[in-house]
Amino acid sequence: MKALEGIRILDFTHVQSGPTCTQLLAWFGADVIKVERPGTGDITRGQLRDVPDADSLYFTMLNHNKRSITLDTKNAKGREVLDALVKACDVLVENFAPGVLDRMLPWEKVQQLNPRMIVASIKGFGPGPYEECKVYENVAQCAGGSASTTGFRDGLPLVTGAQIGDSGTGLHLALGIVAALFQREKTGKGQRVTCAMQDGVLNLCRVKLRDQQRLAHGPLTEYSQYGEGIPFGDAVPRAGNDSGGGQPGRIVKCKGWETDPNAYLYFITQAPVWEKICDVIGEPEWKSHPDFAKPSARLTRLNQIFERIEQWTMTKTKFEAMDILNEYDIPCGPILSMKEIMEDRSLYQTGTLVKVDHPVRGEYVSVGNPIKLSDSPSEVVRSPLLGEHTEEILRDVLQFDPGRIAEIEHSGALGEIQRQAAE
Ligand code: CAO
Repeated sequence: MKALEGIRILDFTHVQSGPTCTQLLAWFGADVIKVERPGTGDITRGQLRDVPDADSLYFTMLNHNKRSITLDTKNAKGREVLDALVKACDVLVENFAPGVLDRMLPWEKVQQLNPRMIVASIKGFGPGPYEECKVYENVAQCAGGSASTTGFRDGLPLVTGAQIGDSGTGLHLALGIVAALFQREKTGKGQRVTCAMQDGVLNLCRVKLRDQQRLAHGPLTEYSQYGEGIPFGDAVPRAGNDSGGGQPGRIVKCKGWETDPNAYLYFITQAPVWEKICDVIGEPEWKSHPDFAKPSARLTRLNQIFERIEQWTMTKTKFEAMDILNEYDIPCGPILSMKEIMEDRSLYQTGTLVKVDHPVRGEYVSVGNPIKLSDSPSEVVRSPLLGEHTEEILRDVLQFDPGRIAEIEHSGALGEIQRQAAE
C-alpha cells in the first residue's frame, strides 16, 4: 500500500513546475492522469531532444508514474469526457497561464460536478500588478529575490541552476494538496490551493529578507564585504559564496583546479572547530593569537585566513580534503559535478538516482523520489507515451462502453488513439 493510494489526480500540468508536483504525488501512490492536447501533448516532449523522435529527457524525467490521455477540451465531446473526469478524480492540478482554467473549467462548475474536488494551481504571481504575466523559471528567480542576492557584489545578479521557481513551487504545491486532502477527510469538502512562483522563491529566500531587516540596525558582519571595509547600501547585497548562517564559509581551490572546473571545496570556518582548523592547515599559533583566536577578530582577516586554507586544500583533491576534515567535524562539501553525481553508486542504492528503461529512447538515469517514506516506497515507472492510456482511462476509470468510446473518438476529441500492438 502506498501513502496516496486511492487518490486520483486530474493532471493538466505542463512544462516543469506543475509536473514536478504531480510526479511527487504519483510516487506516493496517487493515480495521476495526465491530460494532453491531441497531437502535441506537453510541449516538453519535443524540447531539448537528444534522441530523434523520442520523448525528451526534459519530459521523461518530470512525468514518471503517470498515465497519459489525449483530450481536446475545446471539443464538445471532449468536454463531456472532462466533466466525467472531474467527477472521477479527487484533485485537479494545473499550471496554465492566468485565466485559462476559468475559461476551461470555472471553480463553480467544478463544485457542481464534484464538491470534494481540490483544485490546485501554480501561477507566476499572486494577485497584484503582475498577476496576468506568464512566468518561467528565471523570471520567478528574479522576481522572488533570488537573483538580486546571488552572485558577487561587483558582478551581475545571477540565476541559480537549482530550479527553485519551477520545481520549488511544484514542491510547495504538493504540500498544499496533501494538506487539503487531509482537511477534506474531516470536512468532506474540496478547496482551492494556489502557489505563486514568486512566493515560492521568496519563501526559499527567507534568510535574505531577514538580512534586509537586519541592515536597518547596522552592517551584516558575516558578509565578506564587512571585513573588507566596503560599506553596505540600502538593500541586501550579493554575498558571493559567503554562507548564510553567520559562520564564514567560502569555496576554495583543490588539487587539479587548473584543469578541472569542479576541483573546489566549500569550507566553513565554524567557530567551535576553529582550533582543529588551525591544526589541520598548519597554523597552530592562530589558536591563541589575538588576531585570530576570536570570531570577531577573524572577520577583518577572512581573506588572509581563506588564502591560507586554500594553500592547504590545493595540496589535496577535494575528496582527500573531505576525508581529513570530516575526521575533525569541520564542515565542508566537495563541489560535485553532475558527472560525479551520476557516477555515485550510493545514490542508486537509496533510490535517489534510478535507471529507467523507455521503449523508444532506451535506458536513462533520473532522479528518483528524494522524500523517503518507510511504509510507502517509491518505484519509478517510465513516463507515458502521448495518449498511451487514453482508451484504458475511458474504459476503466470512466466506465464508458465501447460504443461511447467510438463515438467520442469519431468526434476527434481524442486525436488518434494509441492502440496496443495486440489489438
Ligand atoms: N485541449 C484543448 N485546449 C487546451 C488543452 C487541451 N487538452 N490544454 C490546454 N489547452 C489550451 C488552453 O485552454 C488555453 O487556451 P485559451 O487561452 O484559448 O483558453 C491554451 O491551451 C494555452 O495554455 P497555456 O496558457 O497554459 O499555454 P501557454 O503556452 O500560452 O503558456 C506558460 C505557457 C507556462 C507560460 C503558462 O502556462 C503559465 O504562465 N503558467 C503558469 C506559470 C508556470 O507554471 N510557469 C512555469 C512554466 S515552466 O514550468
